Amino acid sequence: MKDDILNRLQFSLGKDADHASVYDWRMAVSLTVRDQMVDTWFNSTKEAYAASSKRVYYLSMEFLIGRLIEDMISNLQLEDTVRGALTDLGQDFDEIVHDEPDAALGNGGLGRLAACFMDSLATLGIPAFGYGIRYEHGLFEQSFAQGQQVERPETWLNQRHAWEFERPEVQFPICFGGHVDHHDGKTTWHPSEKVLATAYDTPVIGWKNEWGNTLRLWSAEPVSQFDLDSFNRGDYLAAGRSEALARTISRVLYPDDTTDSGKELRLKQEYFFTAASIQDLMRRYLQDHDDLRQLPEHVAIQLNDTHPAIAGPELVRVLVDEHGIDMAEAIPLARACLAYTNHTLLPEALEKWGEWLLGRILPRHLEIIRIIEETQQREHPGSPRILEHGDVRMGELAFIMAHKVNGVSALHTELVKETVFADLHRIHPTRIINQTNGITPRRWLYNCNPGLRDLITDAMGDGWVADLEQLTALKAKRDDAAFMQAFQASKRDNKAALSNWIGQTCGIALDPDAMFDVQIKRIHEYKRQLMNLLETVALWNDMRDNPDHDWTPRVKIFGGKAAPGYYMAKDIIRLINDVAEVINNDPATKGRLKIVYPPNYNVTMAERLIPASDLSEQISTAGKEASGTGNMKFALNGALTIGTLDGANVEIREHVGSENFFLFGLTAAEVMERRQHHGYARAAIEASPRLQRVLGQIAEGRFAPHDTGRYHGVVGMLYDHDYFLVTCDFDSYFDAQRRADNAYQNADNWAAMALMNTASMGWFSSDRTIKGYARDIWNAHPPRAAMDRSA
Ligand code: 73E
Repeated sequence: MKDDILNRLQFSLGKDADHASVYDWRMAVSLTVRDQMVDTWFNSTKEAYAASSKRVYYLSMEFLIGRLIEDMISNLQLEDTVRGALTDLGQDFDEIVHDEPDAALGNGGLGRLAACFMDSLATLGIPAFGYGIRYEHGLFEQSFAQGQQVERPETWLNQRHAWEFERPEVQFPICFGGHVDHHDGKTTWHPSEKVLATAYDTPVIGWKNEWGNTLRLWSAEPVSQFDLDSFNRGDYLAAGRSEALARTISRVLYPDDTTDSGKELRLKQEYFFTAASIQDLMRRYLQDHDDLRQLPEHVAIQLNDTHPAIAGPELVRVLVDEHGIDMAEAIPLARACLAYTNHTLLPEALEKWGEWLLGRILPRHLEIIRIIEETQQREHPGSPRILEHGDVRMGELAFIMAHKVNGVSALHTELVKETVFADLHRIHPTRIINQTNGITPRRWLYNCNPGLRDLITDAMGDGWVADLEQLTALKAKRDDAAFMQAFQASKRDNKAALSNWIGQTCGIALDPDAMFDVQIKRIHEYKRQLMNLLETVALWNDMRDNPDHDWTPRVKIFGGKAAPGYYMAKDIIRLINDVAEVINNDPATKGRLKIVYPPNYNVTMAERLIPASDLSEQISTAGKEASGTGNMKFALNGALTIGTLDGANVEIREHVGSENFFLFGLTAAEVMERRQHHGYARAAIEASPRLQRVLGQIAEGRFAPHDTGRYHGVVGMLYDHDYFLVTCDFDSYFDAQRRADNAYQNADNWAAMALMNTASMGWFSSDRTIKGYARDIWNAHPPRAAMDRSA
């Protein structure tokens, strides 16, 4: 390993050890590790071909993979080797690992789920490709200026990406615009614009299993590099114009989470990566099959939300226009390959495209969508329509073109059946199924929490890493005093390390014995960071009123970005920072209450915060968070949840036991009911003196003394509509927080509750989720299991 690293340093980086920077060392290490994956990767491809396996294609606009070096090293079992080699070379392993920038090619849960699924698909040995976009700029970088969010472009590709292989030979033309000709029963699309999709492959190797899949991300390039005629004429700008236009398509990730931005470029991005992926999988299929009617036996295409929903009409187009299959046969054939995951019920997220826009960019697809619509209406008269009020509704399109539609938690799936797709569900009663989300235990325990990982492994071996339900054996340890002490110590160590980091990065000193209460996720009204903040102010008031009470010391930690155009969310960020400024400088609550909000929350920061958390804030308005996956990461790492009956919280609570979970708030049914009452927010505020006081303080400028009107909009919103029922759940939330305070006072009992969380979270492994998809949706199997069976 040492020699390999030095060779890479010399021959790939052109540096000698005396002059190498951290970057050089990191690249040398990464390339060396990457070399070790290649055989495994090739062999897996060969095995999948030999077994003629069905392949899974996971189409996603987002893959929030974060940093890869630790995953790669640990899945290959190279930790000791790499560490040892670097020590011998006089280098610091941790410094090198931390040098890798996060690949932030996603907004939040949806993109992170796709990344966890890639890890589980490889670990289960299921032949699979992840298909997405190689954005030049991932999610923007966040900083705060006077408490306000400032966005700057993210630049992960300013440095070479160590893990990818460019595939200049894997390139497909992607067409847009123009018109369609129908001649002698033959249809021809004459596009007006063309770009090239070039593949970049990142191998994804499973845990200890020598199986490798591929994450294939597409980059947009111009068909011809530049226009020499224009250049020779001296028109230098025109010479590069078409190049710039083409590259725009993969330039930047849209920064909206659970919202539909509805922009033309977004539609082009969606079609761009979907069409490239379908050409690629068709080429692979046709290499060793000739009967397209067998396609569903070999190809399973999973649509990660509606973003790739154009895959339905695109696959039909390819089958009909390029391979001469009848439309009537092509539609069910495509459907048998396609499945769709719904991730949200929020109306602002349901994608719609104006018919005129879609028709201008994808004229043939609009024709095909009309035919799909007619077919559906003929077979199921009165079916909900894809085309309505001049819009193409992508949810309906995805549903109608999928053989299975899944929700992402038990509650969410029921709500999908009862609300957005109620009418389609009546027509197709077996199509909607549930697959509760999961998280990969490799990243979210093994790699991010070495203290706890070692403790568990010492107690029971490392079988749990690929079979997380083994953690139930830890339940027996709650009476083992030595174990429990070590369990507590590992949390304490993580909190001390986090305190150091926060001291260095935010300049705020924390007490590692205080309760670390953490809410990290996108800033959104439905996630109710505002309610958390109001509770913090109420607690501060109570502490000041009763200074002699035995208060449980708290550190409130926030992390998350707001979409750049979401003004209410940005006001909430500013309010958190303004309140922090006042409370953190108040001598009356010193040592008892602190608020920290480190900027630029990302996957790597989550890996730091989650292992150091005591309390996990999962406080969305019931019925709004489809699943959540952060909730699972916290519980797995031994944090207790304070939460509503929303998304996967419901199932987490069932698994960990209601006595190990701080429940509060209205249920989804009660939320819907409460909204019917006129003036529910005002009534709730009037009934809560504590809340009234807090709102009064904010309204009168207590936290913005030089700009007292700053938060009138926020307070006015709570009085006048409060769509997410912050006011209605406030008192119940405050009470639950005090129950948490009391519980934390008994450290042994708290640790026992925390252990019950870790020990009960095995079911939430994304390995379990992927097995569910493979069984209920894809009918896909690991070829090695088949070989093992025949052996
Ligand atoms: O509850 C989460 C869920 O855990 C949900 O909000 C999120 O998906 C996670 C994984 O299932 C989600 N993201 C989006 N919709 N739901 C979304 C919508 C549009 C653009 C980007 C993301």
